[in-house]
Amino acid sequence: MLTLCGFPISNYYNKVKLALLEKGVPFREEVVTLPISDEAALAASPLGKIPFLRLPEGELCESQAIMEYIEAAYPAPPLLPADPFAAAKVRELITFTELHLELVARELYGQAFFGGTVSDATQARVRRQLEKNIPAFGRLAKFSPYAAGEQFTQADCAAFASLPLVGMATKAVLGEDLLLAAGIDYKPYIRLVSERPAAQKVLADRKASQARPAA
Ligand SMILES: N[C@@H](CCC(=O)N[C@@H](CS)C(=O)NCC(=O)O)C(=O)O
Repeated sequence: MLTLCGFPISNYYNKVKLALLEKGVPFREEVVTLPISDEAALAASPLGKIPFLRLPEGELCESQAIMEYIEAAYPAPPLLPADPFAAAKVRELITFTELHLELVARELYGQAFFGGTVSDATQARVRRQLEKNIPAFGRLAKFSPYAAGEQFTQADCAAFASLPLVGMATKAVLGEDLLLAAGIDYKPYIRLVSERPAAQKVLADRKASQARPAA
């Protein structure tokens, strides 16, 4: 059986968990908290990031590599279109979501979610980058009704996990939700995905994990 390692507040963990649940893949969860310092976990995830997967064959980190493995090992139901170009468009959208939006907004999380502060210079740089990247994302994303079109795909696992963080972090630190400010009305889309049983399980587990007192 697969073991998904990490914790259910992480967006990248929840992206993979949503895919596993959507596909009905049997898996167990192993709580691995940050920072990762033990050698066995670093062997599995050399940059000390979560999620990572334990498999009979070995361990695997990087959420998109994990998604590709899951798709290949458990093809039904598919979370990528069969058509190669359409599948590449899904992967393209995931890159825009994670590399060009989430990873940029991540620089704000220390202040937005963890009581830290982010310098004015960093705030200005993040704002500049997002004001360029968000409209670019908007040119690709379809929300019709799913992120890449009519079918629920891996792009929705990524968008569902990451877009709310981009919105919340920019609102908290920069004073406005830059997704909404750019005319990307992602909230009805998040509500739509939230109705799916797999997404409800992800949200319930995240809530339970947030409510649990730190050990
Ligand atoms: N590119 C990685 C990003 C994973 C990631 O950044 N995970 C965060 C938690 S949401 C983490 O482990 N942060 C700890 C660190 O960067 O040291 C992936 O897709 O798996």
